Amino acid sequence: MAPGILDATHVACAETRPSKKVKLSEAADVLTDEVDDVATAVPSHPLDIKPAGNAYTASENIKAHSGSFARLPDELLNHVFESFDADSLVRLGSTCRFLYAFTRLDELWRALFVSSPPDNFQWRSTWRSTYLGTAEERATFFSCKHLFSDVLYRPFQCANLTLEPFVTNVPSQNAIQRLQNLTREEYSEKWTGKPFILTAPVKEWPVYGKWTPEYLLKKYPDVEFRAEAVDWPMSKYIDYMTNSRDESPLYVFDRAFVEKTGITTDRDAPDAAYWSPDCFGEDLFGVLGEYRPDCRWMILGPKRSGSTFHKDPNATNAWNAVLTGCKYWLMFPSSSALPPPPGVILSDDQSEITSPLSIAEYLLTFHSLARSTPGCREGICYAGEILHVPSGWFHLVLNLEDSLALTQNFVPRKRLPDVLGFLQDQRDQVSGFKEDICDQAYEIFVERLGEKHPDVLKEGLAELEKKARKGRGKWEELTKADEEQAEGGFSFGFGFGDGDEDEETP
Ligand SMILES: O=C(O)CCC(=O)C(=O)O
Ligand SMILES: [Fe+2]
Repeated sequence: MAPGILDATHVACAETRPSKKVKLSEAADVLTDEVDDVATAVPSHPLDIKPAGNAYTASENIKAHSGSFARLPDELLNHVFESFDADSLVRLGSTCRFLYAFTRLDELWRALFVSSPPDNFQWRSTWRSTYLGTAEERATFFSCKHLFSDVLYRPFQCANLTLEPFVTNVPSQNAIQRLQNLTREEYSEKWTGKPFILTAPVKEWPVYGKWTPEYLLKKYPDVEFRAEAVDWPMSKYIDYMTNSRDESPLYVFDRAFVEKTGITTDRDAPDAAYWSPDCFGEDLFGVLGEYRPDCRWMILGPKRSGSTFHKDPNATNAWNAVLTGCKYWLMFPSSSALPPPPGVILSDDQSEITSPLSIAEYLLTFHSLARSTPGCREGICYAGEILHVPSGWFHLVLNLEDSLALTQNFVPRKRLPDVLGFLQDQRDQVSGFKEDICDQAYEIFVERLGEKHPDVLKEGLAELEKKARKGRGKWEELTKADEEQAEGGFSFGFGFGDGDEDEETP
């Protein structure tokens, strides 16, 4: 969103109101209702900061008498402060209201915390108070009433965004299909390349109904779990989760949760806590044994946390089972013939995804375009349900409530050519394997699969070769005239991490 321009539907403050065409006689009522709705939806900024656009009609602006720092563009000033240490920020913040507001931006303190976490900290509602160890009752709040800045206002706006309009009224052609049951055969025949929500199997797991954030807190208060760049005991994370106001909340994504909690996941064991639903069949990465890349995670986060657009590693498929809460999914197929989803930027060689926006910013800026883009799929996965992510699909996931989920990545037989192609052709993007074998993942997988399932490997390699030939044929056809004129030869590679499409262009 351009600085200073706010989408009135999602923003509230005294000066920005939703516009709606109404008869004059109804205007007063509607306005009162809207102001009420909006006021309940978005509280005012704790420091009374307003969006930059509001400066145009304001009678006073504290920037006008805040010294040299205030002459810098807000983005630049914030960027400069990112290199300041805590002491400098505290001192500077005590000089005037303008600098007080800029040095209070909690993202600055989150970065300081992550780069040098204090020992034995206690979560105290904000990163600043937590980092400085300030008791909540001693935290000061000065009004910065005549300060207008999107850099300061936008994180607050995003952290208070009303999510409902973005996740309801899903156009019927976008709706992710819900299935009650699915056999192995049906999955293999029809569904390995499509998203769907299974509405039954998780309810059979012993962890369902038992594992909740409260249970984890009670059972594992001192066990450390990975939340992005930090490892926190569950008790601290739950404190944070229930009492923080981050725009993009820290998200537990722990790949060692089975070992840490001591649960059993072997389907046939009498004390199995959960297992991969039968319909997904055999996972061919199972042949890798000790070389198997990371494949399962426990995911925990508050409302508004989630995952920005990405594709899952190594062209694997995945399932994501919600134990508590619910998740909104926004998904797109990918292929080298298709552009990436709106707002997603790919590196020049199409390999890396840069999705610079937070989820809330993405929703504000690109959601309506995404929703009307062909191929878009959307849906909400509720507790007890499981969502299937096909190999190579882009997905963005948003927790609509505090949510606990388990996810597992796997290789179904039908997608073996995608995985073989990815491991072979996109070696620099192979991930999750032990570091020293990342560049040999293809060879090790082929060797192990050949030992255990030679026929499956043969079929997978033949399919891969077929795809390559098909792609080459198409390309040659398309470029025949050019080639005839070309002086020398040229070469190109094929990628096969791209979902259902058979046609590949370089
Ligand atoms: O639950 C989520 O945030 C989505 C997780 C996900 O996309 C993943 O594990 O790859
Ligand atoms: Fe994912």
